[in-house]
Amino acid sequence: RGTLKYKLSKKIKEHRPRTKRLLQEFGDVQVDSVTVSQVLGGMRGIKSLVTDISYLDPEEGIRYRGYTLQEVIDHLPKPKGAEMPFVEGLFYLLLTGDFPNEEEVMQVVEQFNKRRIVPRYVYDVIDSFPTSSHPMAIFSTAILTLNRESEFNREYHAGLKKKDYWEPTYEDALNLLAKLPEIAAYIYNKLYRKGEKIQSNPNLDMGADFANMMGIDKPYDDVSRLHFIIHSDHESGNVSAHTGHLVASSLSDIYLSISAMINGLAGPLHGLANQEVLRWLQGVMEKMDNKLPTEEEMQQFVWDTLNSGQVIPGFGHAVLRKTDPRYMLQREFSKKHLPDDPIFKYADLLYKVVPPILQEHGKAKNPWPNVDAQSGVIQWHYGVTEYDFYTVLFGIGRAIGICANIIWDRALSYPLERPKSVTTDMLEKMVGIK
Ligand code: NMX
Ligand code: MLT
Repeated sequence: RGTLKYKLSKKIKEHRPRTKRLLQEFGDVQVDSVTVSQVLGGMRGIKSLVTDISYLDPEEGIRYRGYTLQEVIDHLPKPKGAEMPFVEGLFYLLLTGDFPNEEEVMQVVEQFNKRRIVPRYVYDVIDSFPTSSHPMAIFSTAILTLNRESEFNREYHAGLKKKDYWEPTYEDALNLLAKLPEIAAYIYNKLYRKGEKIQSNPNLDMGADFANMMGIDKPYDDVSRLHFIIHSDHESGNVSAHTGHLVASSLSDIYLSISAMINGLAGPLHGLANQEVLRWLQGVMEKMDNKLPTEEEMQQFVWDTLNSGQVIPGFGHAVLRKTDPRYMLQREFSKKHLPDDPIFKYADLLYKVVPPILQEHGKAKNPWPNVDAQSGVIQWHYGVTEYDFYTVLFGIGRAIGICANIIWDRALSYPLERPKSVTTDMLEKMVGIK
């Protein structure tokens, strides 16, 4: 009673009749139709997934449970003296739709703290990777390794009823989320700091303990909270969220599903774009001998990249048609905390120069910056200059949203996902050219 799990069980009971009624009484009502260009074009825009945890409006950007990111940041409880709220409170909000009070958020912090110990074999697996491996491959494998801990698997094989699937899934989700900061920091220290390890501090919240294990002073705790919160969810159709949902739909456990979503996030058109932005900026800085380019020089760098057939990382979006509010929030944070940072100035110049060029170039439907155009700039400022690591940070945040979604998938008994494919021959016959 009074716990997150108890509250969630009440919310689930209240919600189930809504899904049941839609299916039983309105199952044949048409939601969308599908064109040839959607079939051949990555299913862009087809309304075929459902989630109540977040919604992405092309003009406005993301809302979590109906709230803008600014509202989420303003209304979630914050640790004493912090600018950014408890990440654990965000998990409460995503799961229940309600803002937790101080006591409720502290219960979640306590739950996370109890579950944060990482089994020895996970460190052994991480240690067995060559140091030249990409941190996302190590991160995904470390998560996968934990699959032997799954309470869902144990209970499923002992005959768990379908309506109860969500409960051990909830336990698996908390057990995993609580361990991610330590796994990530351990990977960072192994790859970039010769294995020096800083112990987790169970008296700290998730953001502060991550900063502690990274050995970075304030306000890196707030940087981490902000980063994890804004990256947590972006409705269900993006590659990582969709992968997590798809894999979980075969009743693969949380560990298998989150490991899979991390692999999707690791592509340069998705989460890896944040490292690509820094790589691109570093290239410019080298060519400029670290001097800030003039607007004309920066325009030339952008055109050179486009003319060589590459994309400008951190710009464009499959759904958004305006500047990403996640970009703006990080820009505001940068203006406050690192206004004179040279890389921030480079990134800000890009913000000015790229959109008109992409418009003139005439291909990208959205010329504006996305979340990835700014996140690495902040990391770099606080000393995390190994940009290969940035997508791991995205992955910690994204795991929070996807875990919340998978728990609800189980609660509402969403079935195995299995869309239908056609052949090119069939398409040609449908349009009358064969
Ligand atoms: N630079 C150059 N060309 C672009 C860009 C860009 N930033 N964005 C889109 N285009 C091109 C795109 O490659 C495509 O070209 P083609 O017709 O030759 O295949 C054309 O414009 C139309 O693409 P869109 O319909 O606007 O975009 P789509 O929905 O297919 O893809 C992205 C969305 C995000 C993959 C694309 O904008 C992109 O590649 N951006 C750069 C990479 C990036 O920042 N990704 C991170 C997205 C956010 N995240 O974290 O996941
Ligand atoms: C995300 O956060 O997942 C990205 O912005 C990509 C998307 O929404 O398609």
